Order: sequence, then structure tokens, then C-alpha cells
Amino acid sequence: MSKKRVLSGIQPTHDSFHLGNYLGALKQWVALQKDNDAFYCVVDLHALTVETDPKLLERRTLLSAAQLIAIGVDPKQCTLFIQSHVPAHNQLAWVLECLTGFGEAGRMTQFKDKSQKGGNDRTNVGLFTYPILQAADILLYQADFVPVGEDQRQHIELTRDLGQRFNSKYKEVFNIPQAQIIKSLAKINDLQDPTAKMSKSANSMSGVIELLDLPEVTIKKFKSSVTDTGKEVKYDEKEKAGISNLLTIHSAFSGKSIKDIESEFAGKGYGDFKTQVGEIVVAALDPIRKRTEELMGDQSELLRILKSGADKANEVASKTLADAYAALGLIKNG
Ligand code: ATP
Ligand code: LTN
Repeated sequence: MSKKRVLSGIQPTHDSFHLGNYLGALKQWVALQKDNDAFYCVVDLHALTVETDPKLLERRTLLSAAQLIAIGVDPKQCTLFIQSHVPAHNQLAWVLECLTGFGEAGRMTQFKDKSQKGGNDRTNVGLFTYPILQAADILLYQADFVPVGEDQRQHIELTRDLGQRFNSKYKEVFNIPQAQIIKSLAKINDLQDPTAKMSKSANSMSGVIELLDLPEVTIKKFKSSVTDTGKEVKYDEKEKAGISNLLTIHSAFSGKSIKDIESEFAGKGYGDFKTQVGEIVVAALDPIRKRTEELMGDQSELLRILKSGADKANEVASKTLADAYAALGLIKNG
């Protein structure tokens, strides 16, 4: 049986990924590359919807690619590339924009949220067309599955609608993908506000564990994590949101069941528990940070890896684009 095509992307909007991204999404990317034909991209064009200093965007794009490799996304097993290295993404996006209703794009909840927050003057048209560029990212590769978080479900629905619309209006060019909503291996919450999800856009980073934090910073964040006033290390999302979050993190890294961890800490205080979770996380993240630093220290090697990914991606994408252009009646040059 031929392998299924998987595609996903992540925005380079921050220096470091955090534990939520890692456990909630990126570990899944690593797992999926084994049995599937996976394409993963750092979506730098999407990041332009947020105004960023050019030097910063450059660094964050490379850092994102380096971190993906450091966590185990293996350029030998999958195709890892930078979105802007494949011009077909923008070219197909235009075609899809001409198939999208104005109202349809306006109904995207992420657009509504983000534009409401920014206000009319600060909302750019890119934010409006963002999901259409995402649809192009996906349809170009004839993806079967798109592993994403729950928040992206609506964008994948739009992608399916646009693909189907094109196919029935012109010609069967696109495979219609399915969302593979990642039932988070774990939903990770903020260590300072354990009822809110860990997020890059949190007001303070003191409850956000970043993959590139130095060990002492990670330990400190765990030691000062917010817990209840009780004493028992027990999973109870309602009454003990902080301890439950730490148990989830411990279990994700140690591989032990929550029950086993609870018994291990029976009769011991929160202090010991917090320290141990911190140490387990540091042991897992330290090699990731070091590998990222190594890759960042040899940028020509990193760029070479990304070029070889982009070459493969361009091959697939340009073929789909040519088929779409032909179906539309756009005349071939030569
Ligand atoms: P923001 O909150 O600023 O929108 P984010 O921190 O949620 O950003 P995204 O770039 O939206 O990060 O997420 C990338 C991937 O990581 C998505 O698939 C998302 O579902 C997953 N993810 C993000 N935060 C968490 C979390 N706390 N727990 C589990 N998965 C998460
Ligand atoms: N919008 C997504 C990032 C993204 C993506 C994609 C995900 C851009 N293009 C294609 C999957 C497939 C996000 O914010 N998580």
C-alpha cells in the first residue's frame, strides 16, 4: 500500500517553541513521519501577517527549522522546507482567493478574533486571506491528512470546500484532505495559570516552558509553579488544576502512568514533586536545546538541508500548480 501524504506547518512567530506545541503537536509530527510521506513546513509567509522586524523573522525561521530537526523531525524521513522557498504557494493561493466568497472568508473565527483584537486599522488583508494561503499549502501537496490542533479545524474545512469547488467547477486536480485533529497527547496548561492553555501569546512567560530555556530557568519555572494549598499529589483537574497539569507533564516525559506517579509521591510534599518534574523535563529538553544551538552554529548545513527539502517540495507543488493552471485555461508559456 502506498504511503499516505501528510502535511503540516508551523509559524515562526517566536524564538522558541513551548511545551504545549511540543507535546500537543510536534511530537505527533515526529511519529507520523515514519509510516507516511510527510511534508512539514515553516510557514514564514503566514508570519508576515504579524509585523516583525526582518532580522527577527530571519532568525526565528531558522530557529524553528533547527528546533524541528532537534526534536526529531528527520529530513531523511520527511520533507522539511520553508514555505517561501516554494513560489507555488502564493500562486495557488491567488487562484483559490478567486474561488472564495468574501463572506465565507469573513466567517473564519480565527480572523474574527484576531481582527477584533487588532481593530480595523491594524488588521491587514493578509490576515483575511491567511486561511486561503493555508489551503494552498495543503492542496498543492495532495495531502491526505493534516495533523493540527482543534483550533485549525475550520481552516481545514475551508481547504476541503475550496478543493471540492475547484474539482467540480474545472477538473479533478486536488485530493481532498482530512483534518487529523491531534487529540493532544496532552493539553498543557500555563504553570502560573493552570486553568489557561500554555500559549506563546501569554502575558508573562513565567508559566510557559520554552524548549530553548536554560535548565536553571526551567527548574525555576517548575519550582514556582502555582498549585493549590493541599498536600496530596493527586490528579483532579477541577480542584487541583496545577498538580494535574504537572502530573500530565511528568507522565508525558517519564512514560509512567499518572497512577504510578501518584503512588510514588504518596506522603511526599509538593516541593519534591515540582523539583522532580522540573528535572525530568530538563533531561528531555537539554539535548534539544544543545542540538538546536549546534544547528544554528552551522547555518550553511542547515540551509543545505532546507534547500534539499524545498527542491523536493517544489517538484510536487509545481506539478499540481501546472495542472490547476491548465484546468483554469491559463495558457502555458512555450
Ligand atoms: P497562540 O496561543 O499565540 O495562538 P500557540 O502557543 O497556541 O499560539 P500555535 O502556533 O497556535 O501556538 O500552535 C502550534 C501547535 O501547537 C498547534 O497545533 C496547537 O494545537 C498546539 N498547541 C499550542 N499550545 C498547546 C497547548 N498548550 N497544549 C497542547 N497543544 C498546544
Ligand atoms: N494556521 C496554522 C499553521 C499553518 C498550517 C498550514 C497548518 C499554516 N499552513 C498548513 C497545517 C497545514 C496554525 O496556526 N497552527
